[in-house]
Amino acid sequence: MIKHPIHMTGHDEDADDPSVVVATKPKTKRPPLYKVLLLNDDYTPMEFVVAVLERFFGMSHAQAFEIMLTVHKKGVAVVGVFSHEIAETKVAQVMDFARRHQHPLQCTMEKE
Ligand code: TYC
Repeated sequence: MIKHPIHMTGHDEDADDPSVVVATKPKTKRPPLYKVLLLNDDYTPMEFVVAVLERFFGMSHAQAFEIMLTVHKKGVAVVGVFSHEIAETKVAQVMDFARRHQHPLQCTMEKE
C-alpha cells in the first residue's frame, strides 16, 4: 500500500509498513566550482604575469597579455574556473613561482 504524502496522518500509520516506499531524488549534485583570481600590484613585471598565465593556465601569448592588462587596469581578473583541488593547485603553483622569483604577485580562489 503506497500512501500519498498529502493524505498522510499525524500518527504515522505506516511506520511499520514495509510496503511503503518513499521516492528519493536521483542525486547528481555537481561539485562546486572555484574562480582563480589574479591580483594587481605595482611591482610584478608585466612579462612575468604573462608568463604565469601561459605556463599555468594554458593561455596563448595574446590571451595572456589581454588578461594581464585587465588585471593591471581593473585590479583583479578571473583567470580560470576549476574544481576545489585543481584551483588550490593552481594558486599554490602561481604563489610558489612568484615567491621563487621574488615578485609580490598574489593569486587567490573563491567559490563561484
Ligand atoms: N601592475 C604591474 C606593473 O605595472 C603589472 C601587473 C599586472 C602586476 C597584473 C600584477 O596581476 C598583475 N608592472
